[in-house]
Amino acid sequence: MLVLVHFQSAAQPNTIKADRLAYVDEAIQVLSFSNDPNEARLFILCHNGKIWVYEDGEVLPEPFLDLGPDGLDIVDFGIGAEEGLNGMVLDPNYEENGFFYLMYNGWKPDGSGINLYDEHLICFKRDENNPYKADTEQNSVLLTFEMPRRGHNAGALAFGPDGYLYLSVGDGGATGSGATGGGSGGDSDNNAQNLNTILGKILRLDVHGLDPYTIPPTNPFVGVPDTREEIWAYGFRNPWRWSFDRLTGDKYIGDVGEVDWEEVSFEPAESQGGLNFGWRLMEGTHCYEPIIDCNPDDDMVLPIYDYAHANGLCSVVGGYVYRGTNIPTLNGYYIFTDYCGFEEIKFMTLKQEVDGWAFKPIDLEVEGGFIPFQEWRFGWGEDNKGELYLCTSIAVYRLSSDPDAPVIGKPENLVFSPNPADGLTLMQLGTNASLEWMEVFDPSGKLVANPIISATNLPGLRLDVSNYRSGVYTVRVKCNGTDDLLIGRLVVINNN
Ligand SMILES: [Ca+2]
Repeated sequence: MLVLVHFQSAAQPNTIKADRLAYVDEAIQVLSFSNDPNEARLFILCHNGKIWVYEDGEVLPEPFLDLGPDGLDIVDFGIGAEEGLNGMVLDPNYEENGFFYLMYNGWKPDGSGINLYDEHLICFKRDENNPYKADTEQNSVLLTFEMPRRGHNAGALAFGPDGYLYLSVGDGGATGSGATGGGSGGDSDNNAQNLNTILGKILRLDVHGLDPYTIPPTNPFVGVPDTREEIWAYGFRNPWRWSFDRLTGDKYIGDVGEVDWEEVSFEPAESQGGLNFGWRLMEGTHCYEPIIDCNPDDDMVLPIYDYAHANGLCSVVGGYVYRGTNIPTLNGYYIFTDYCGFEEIKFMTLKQEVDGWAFKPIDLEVEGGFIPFQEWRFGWGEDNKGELYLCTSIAVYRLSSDPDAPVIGKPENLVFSPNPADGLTLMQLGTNASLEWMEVFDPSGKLVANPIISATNLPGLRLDVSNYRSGVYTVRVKCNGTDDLLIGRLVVINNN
């Protein structure tokens, strides 16, 4: 008799252990010290303008670069709550050319009693003779623009799989607008929906080191009158932290909300750009201005998740999809946080399942705990191996392990025959224990829903792969009566 068994996903992480690497003031981002895939050293970027090097378990005493008043004191470097260094990325050819890019913003009185707030994309060069130092003589401001008010500066930047530089720009609103009833709240200038300004956008640039950037010819508004051709996507309020999934090239964007709603948006890798993410017509999935009928053509991209300003939560801090190797149970989860939630929910995850997005709160377990109402969560970081870091106002942490994770067995514990397969393949567990659950991940790392198993001769099970695309699949199996995981690789070759 043939028994068809449908298995669901299992093994969800509940708690992730994190190691405190160092106490660092105002850390907002961590990235690898070079593009070498095996690079162990890190850059730690701080809002106050300092870029530290972390090597062999400690922060080196001299910063790589300091834009702030103690260092280069670069013109109009801002030291207000939302001012300062906001993002850093290494040129894809950093090993050869030494270029890296920073976003910072600032403030200066213009002498007439009017304050100017501005933001800059600047390119620097590494010192040719000393990789631990930036060459402070060589830099070039590639993009500079005025911010009408002191806040909403966004400023995260990353190179896409297409080799272009993407960066986020806020809508020009003021710190605390909306919730505190400031006169500039709600994007009253309507910048985010205005394609003739770069405010409230994600931009896409073709950068060339110290030389001026050019517009990628495939940008969505190239040749469209009354638009800024730098624009890739629009309708953002303060997209403070966003990232690419290093495996798939999908974008995850944490857009800080106005009065009621924080949101995470998703842009698939195959997007051709030009998408409208809603602000200020919508805040999250809700109408904002106008308060009804805000999306009459149903053509805006709604967030994959939004949450209310409840339980102390106030500002979303976008993170990364985990693709490292140290925490297998976290693979494929987008982990993010909130600047000031100190109650029940502090960290959150989203995962793309076949039938939609699954949301799950998660805990980060650190020695001594986080300090409530003093340790604000600023940002995240990812190194070249896909391992993730958390940056708070006082410290940097590395996510290290899942204390509840089952031990993963050796690959030979799970054998398929035939392998490669194009139809039914026999999965042998190498044990007489019964199957509790199984997971099949496709070549991109996505979970394949409900693999159809025919159970005819336990402990051998027949897995039907006739509808799978060709590629290498990872199979994880948990048996009853043991905490260990069996893992195997199955090659599928299908011509359909
Ligand atoms: Ca939105």
